[in-house]
Amino acid sequence: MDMKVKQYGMTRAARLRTMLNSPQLEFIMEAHNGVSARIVEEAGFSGIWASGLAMSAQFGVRDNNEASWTQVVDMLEFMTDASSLPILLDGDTGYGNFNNLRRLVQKLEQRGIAGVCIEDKLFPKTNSFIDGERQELADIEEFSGKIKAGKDTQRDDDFVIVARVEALIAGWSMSEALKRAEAYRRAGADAILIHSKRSKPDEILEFAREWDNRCPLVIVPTKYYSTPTEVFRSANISLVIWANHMIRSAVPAMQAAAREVFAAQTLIGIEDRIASVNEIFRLQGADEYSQAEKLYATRPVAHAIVLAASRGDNLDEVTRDRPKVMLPVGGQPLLRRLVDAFRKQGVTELTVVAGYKADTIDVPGPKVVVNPAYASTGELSSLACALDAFGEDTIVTYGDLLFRRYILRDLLEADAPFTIVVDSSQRTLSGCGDLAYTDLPDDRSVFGHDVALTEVRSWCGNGEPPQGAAGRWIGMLRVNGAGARSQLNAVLAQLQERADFAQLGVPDLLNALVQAGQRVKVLYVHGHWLDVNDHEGLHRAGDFVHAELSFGAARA
Ligand code: SPV
Ligand code: MG
Repeated sequence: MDMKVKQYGMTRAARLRTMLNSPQLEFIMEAHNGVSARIVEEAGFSGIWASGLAMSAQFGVRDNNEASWTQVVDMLEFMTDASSLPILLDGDTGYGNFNNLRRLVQKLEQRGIAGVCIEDKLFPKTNSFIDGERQELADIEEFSGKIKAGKDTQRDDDFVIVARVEALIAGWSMSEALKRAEAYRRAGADAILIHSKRSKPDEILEFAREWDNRCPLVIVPTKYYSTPTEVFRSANISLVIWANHMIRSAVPAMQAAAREVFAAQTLIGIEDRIASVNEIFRLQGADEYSQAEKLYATRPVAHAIVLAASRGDNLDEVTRDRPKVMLPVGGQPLLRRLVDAFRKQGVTELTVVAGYKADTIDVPGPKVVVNPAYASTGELSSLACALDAFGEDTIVTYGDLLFRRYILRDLLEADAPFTIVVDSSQRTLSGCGDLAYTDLPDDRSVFGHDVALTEVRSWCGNGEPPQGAAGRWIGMLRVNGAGARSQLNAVLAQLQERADFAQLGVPDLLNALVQAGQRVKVLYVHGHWLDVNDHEGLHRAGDFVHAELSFGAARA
């Protein structure tokens, strides 16, 4: 059902019919597109005149049926969507013979248009104010047949057909005008529009007197605009059409703005005299969109917290002026690559926890929060600075990672509250890293199995590296769902009680989660990533990016 019907309890056609039949004088205003239709409604009008002149003008064509009737009908659809008012279409001559009118009526009803006005001229018509007297009128019988065909076609009894008499415009007599109006009334017209191009209303008033309320009368006082409205009321006119005043008021406003900006080469002079961009948004119904989005577009946006506070001690000189994450790899800072990789997977809410040389982090997009004690604290302290950045679904990641796209995609598709990525190709270490122990080591049969973390051991090159690990944790943790988030908060709060909290890293958080009985799912990968810990890592990062790019180029 048309929502606008619900709002008023009456169809648009019934409302237009009621306006025509009511004892008081009613007014409808021209509109020519969606936004003007909304403006007319907001001003308080009860109906809209979809003017042929104004609609053709807004298309930039002449009022000579240069716009096709389907282009007109398409525009009407925007107008009914933008406004709840009944619309009376200026249907010119009906765009052809009786058969064209039948199809028009059918299409208008389908699109919620309340009625159509047709004029007794020949197709293609010319605006009545251009060479009016030279315009040929339709044959009375033929035009009456057209009205009848329209009335027989309409499915809703309230749909209105107004017959417009052009005899006075075309220089014919008053009796010819009355004869035609009577024939059209008999053919079934719901109202007569009597048109005049004189500057005084005399012939309209004479017609109204002679007509004597045989059916509702409609007028278009464009030329006799100085007539007091009271005169129309006393003459028992039913409906006044203000036929072209929205397009005519818009034109000088646009001309003045265009001229001024062209001459001044700046917007400064017009900004305060034109509608704000917010006003345009309002007229477009942007608020409703935001509300609907909350209702229907509930897919939580994944967040990411990027831990990027450290300098990268093993990189000495190159990190003198910037933190490790801002080192260029293949011409772009590492962090920029990370942010792009997350965005590509729809992770758009990014927060970077910075510390060392935080002010040099200028990658567009992510929010930056600073761990002021970065020099004396570890990753968990940095994470604690970003607790507000957690969403329903959050990935906590080191900032110095490069990885193939599928790793993040698969992590985002995991269905556990906590998931980490473990590289089973590195079961021992040559430099620093975090080895992961699990309840099921990776072999080919493991694919698709649910593997859980049992412990993470960090090691940094002193003595023998730990043995028996299932792989190396790559530095990515996903925390998914409100339950997981509150578990994480609880465990983090406990760790904060510890005297050595400042030294703790994310592996300590993972171990605490496991000890608290929380299952931490392991997603195995086999290579396809690296981190940048030293010069060699930086070098390998360049190769990694180059290999990815040349692969992309080969595919292109
Ligand atoms: C229109 O608005 O297109 C009309 C009314 O037909 S008039 O221009 O006055 O003929
Ligand atoms: Mg017209």
